[in-house]
Parts: sequence; C-alpha cells; structure tokens
Amino acid sequence: MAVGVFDSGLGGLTVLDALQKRLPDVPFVYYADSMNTPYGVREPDDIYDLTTRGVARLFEAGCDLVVLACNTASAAALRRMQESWIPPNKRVLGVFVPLIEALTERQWGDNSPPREVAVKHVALFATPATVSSRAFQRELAFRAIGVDVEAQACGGVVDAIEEGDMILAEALVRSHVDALKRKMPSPDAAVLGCTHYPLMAEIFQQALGEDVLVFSQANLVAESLADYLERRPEMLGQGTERAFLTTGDPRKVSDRATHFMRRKVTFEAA
Ligand code: DGN
Repeated sequence: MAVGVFDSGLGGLTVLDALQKRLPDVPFVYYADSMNTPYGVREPDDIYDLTTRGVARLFEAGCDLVVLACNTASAAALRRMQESWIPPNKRVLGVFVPLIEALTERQWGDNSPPREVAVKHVALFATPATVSSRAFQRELAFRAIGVDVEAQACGGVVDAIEEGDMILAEALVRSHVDALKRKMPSPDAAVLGCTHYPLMAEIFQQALGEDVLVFSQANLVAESLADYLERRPEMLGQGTERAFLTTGDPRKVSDRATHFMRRKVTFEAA
C-alpha cells in the first residue's frame, strides 16, 4: 500500500515530511533524481523524460499512486503524462492543484463550479522552468479562476539552499521579492511554488509584509492526499516497503539528506 513521492532531489523531503505527519500509517517510497538535479534550468522535453523514468521506477516499486512533489516536474511533465503515458490503473498527482484548491476551497477530483476567490492578486515564486512553463496560470485558466498572477523566477535560491548557504539564500529571496514588487506592488497572496522555499517561508513573509497570505505547499499537498485517499482507498497499491531511492551516490545523498532534514535519512540506489 505504498504511495510514491517523486522529486528532482532533496527538496521534496519537505513535502514527504508533511505527508508522513498527516498519514502516519501510509508507507511512502521517495525517489530523488539526484544525478540530474536541479530541474529548474532544464528544457521541458528533458524534464518530461527524467520524470517519466522516475515515476516508472515508483510504479515498479508497487506504487499505484505517485505524487510529483517537484513543481518543475509538475509544470513541465504532468499534463503530458496524464494525456498519453500513465496506465489506466495508475495515478500521478501534482502539486499545483492543491494550491489552486486552497485559493478556491475545492479538492482533488471535485467538479463543483468555481467559487468566489478571496484573493485577487497572487505572486508566484518558482524556478525559471516552472515560471516559463506558465503551468500555474494554465491550471487557473482551465478552472476559470480569475486571479491576476505575477510570476518571479527565483534563480539561485535552490542552489544556495542545497549548498547550505542560507545567508545567500536569504539575500536572493529578498531581491526576488523586491523584483516582484516592482511588477505587482500589493499582492494579496504569495505562492511558494518550489519544494525548497518552505525552508525560507519566514523570509518571504517578512519581505512581503505580514498582510500577504503566504501559501506553502507541503501541508496543502498532505491535506489533499489524505482527502483523495479517503475517496479512493484502492489507490494505495500493493507495495508495503518504506524506502528512499536515489539516482545519485546513495552514501553522499544520505549524508546531504540527513543534513538537510536534520534527522537520519538513508537512501539506496534506485
Ligand atoms: N524540486 C524543484 C521544484 O519544486 O521546482 C526544485 C529543485 C529543482 O530541481 N530546481
């Protein structure tokens, strides 16, 4: 009954943590494509190929349901996978829909008409690939949700966090928030559209001001998954093993993950 969690690297561990807290009895298999991270600067076809390879590995591990914790993969690959690649008995869910549901108070698979949204001006902070995909705006348009979105590509933040240089990460976040504010002076809400940004949530909040509602993904994804599994318990699949798989060197990735999460995490080869 394992559920797969796909990420380009270690950032998705923030999502996994929230999933494990919300669903302590569900075993998760985490896949980190550490050899090919970061995805944020890659071409869409490349991201699609790498994402399908990782998701296929999670299907093989007994997961019928896979969550793409990575925004860049959700943006560049999810729709295309859903259209032509995913077998009928499997499901792959991304991280944009729970965010959009939080804006509109709807849930995965709920086809009710869109309700009035409280926020009108939304700032999106994400990697360059996610921003240029316009996937978030496309999903909003698909659901006929009329909010004004201004996106800011936050170059360098993922690398600074991965390298543990939080002083540089903070300076970069502040300069990206300033750049966003030059385009949209008074956003009502901000979406942290990258797995790594929850670690900088306080800095985003400070730089944006306390009146701005900051949506961080991990908890929203956990709530959506819990709700989805309640309605579709058969999607829990056959696997029972909890595991951490990586395409990188398992020892090095385990060390970095342990440092990143401040608890012991042991990866094995994917
Ligand atoms: N996991 C990616 C995301 O959420 O966009 C960030 C890391 C990356 O591959 N750039």
